[in-house]
Parts: sequence; C-alpha cells; structure tokens
Amino acid sequence: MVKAVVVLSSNEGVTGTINFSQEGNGPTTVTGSLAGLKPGLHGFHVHAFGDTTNGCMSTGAHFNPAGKEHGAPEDENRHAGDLGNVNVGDDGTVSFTITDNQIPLSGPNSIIGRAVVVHSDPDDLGRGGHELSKSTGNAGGRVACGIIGLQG
Ligand SMILES: [Cu+2]
Ligand SMILES: [Zn+2]
Repeated sequence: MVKAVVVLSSNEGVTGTINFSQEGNGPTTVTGSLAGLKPGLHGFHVHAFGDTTNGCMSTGAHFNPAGKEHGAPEDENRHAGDLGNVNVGDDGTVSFTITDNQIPLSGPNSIIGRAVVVHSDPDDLGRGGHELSKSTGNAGGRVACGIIGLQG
C-alpha cells in the first residue's frame, strides 16, 4: 500500500486535507474534506507540477502524460489529472471519496510531487463549448492547492 497526502493552502480561506492510497497496481482511492468554499460544484484536478513558488499558478496545467484533451473522469479522452468536480454543500464544506485508475502513486506516471488544485467554478468536463472547455473545463480561478507528498 502506498499512501500520500495533500494539505491545501489558499489565499481565499479554503482549507482541506486529501488522502490518497493505492494497493499494488490497483485503482487509487482519494478521500478528502474541504471547507470555506462557496456552495456548488468546483473543479478538482491533479496539476503537473508540485511548484507553488507563484501560488497555485505555478502548478502548471492539468497532469496529462498521454497528451489527451480535457474531459470527465469517466471519459476515454481525458487528462490523467481530470478528477471532475466536488459538490460543496450550503455550509461551504464537502467530504468525498473518488476512485480513479489514472493517478498512480508509483511508476512513471506517479502523481507524487505534483499538485491538487481546487477551482472557483464548475468544471464543464469538456462539454461546455467554451474556448477553454477542452483544456481546463473553464473551471475559473485556482482557489486552493497543495503538493502531493508521500505519507508513512
Ligand atoms: Cu485545475
Ligand atoms: Zn483537464
């Protein structure tokens, strides 16, 4: 079992911790809780770089080792980092569990040392018809992010 954790940082009052675990070459389970977000859907992605020297902006684009287009988690044509949306309740919090096959914690496409980013707006999952739909899902600003680190 490989485990990893992200503690989110934010200039906008968002807090949260996200845990990852993977058994062998099986799917990765992502369990998280976030607070301080506006109610509704927020894009939730793994971005390419674990670099926050310029805040969440320096984490780069969505992690995309296969060179695909932005999509929904269940799509064949998606970035590996496309984990869809989290749905925040009226109290500004959300707890969630995601299981995904494209975000391993070891090997050449490992997400260790990359970043998780939470966005201000819904991810349209590539279907919105906006000029940004096929690259970012038009999910708006980056309100919180953190670096994915190994956990003992
Ligand atoms: Cu993102
Ligand atoms: Zn994407």
